[in-house]
Amino acid sequence: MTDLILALDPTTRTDAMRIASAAAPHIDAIKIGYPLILAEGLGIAKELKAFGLPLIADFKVADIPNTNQLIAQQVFEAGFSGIICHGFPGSDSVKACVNVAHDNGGECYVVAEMSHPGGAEFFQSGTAERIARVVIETGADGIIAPATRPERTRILREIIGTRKILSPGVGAQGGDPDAIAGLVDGIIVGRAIYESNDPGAAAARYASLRGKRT
Ligand code: O7E
Repeated sequence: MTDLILALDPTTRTDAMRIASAAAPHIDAIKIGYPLILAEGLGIAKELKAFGLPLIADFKVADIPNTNQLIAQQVFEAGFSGIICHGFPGSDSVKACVNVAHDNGGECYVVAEMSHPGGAEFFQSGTAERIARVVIETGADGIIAPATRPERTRILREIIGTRKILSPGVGAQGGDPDAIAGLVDGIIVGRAIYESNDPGAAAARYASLRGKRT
């Protein structure tokens, strides 16, 4: 079954905890990043761990290897189980995050191509494909690839084989879960759940829409 990952991007602790609590029975992981952490601090990670779900740090880490390593260490010390980094800084920078993740029993995902319209400007023309190969070389656990462009995600699947694909862009950005059913291992859904009047019902609906990995 494809995982449903909640992108928990509200900027208050109250909203984040209310939405996470309502969605928790229907989701497989929670992803948080700058919007919530800059607003409420890294300590929110420990509070969210109480829901018993994997917690993914979406800092899209993109620095030199030493700085990436220092960032990743902070992430896992804070209680996260996964980290997301960018691939364009190069394989040594990715490897630094992979090493820290695996030393801590966690996972590292690498952004291969982004889901918004501008994501087509730089990631195409071979860059996303090269980043997918870096995932294989470095032993990273998978890639982030767009639900908004299933044809591109299909090409990246051919490169990464059985490594995981987590796919944002479903819902608010127009991505259709049916179009990526069977192609990805997880869909990432944010506003379509956390801006809903009934986040629990919205999460349940996306949970029921998930395709099966073939
Ligand atoms: O559009 P929404 O509200 O469903 O939110 C999507 C989430 O996925 C949001 O946190 C955004 O930052 C993230 N995201 C994308 O939307 N597109 C990408 O290409 C990559 C990400 C992302 O999460 O990258 C790391 C997984």
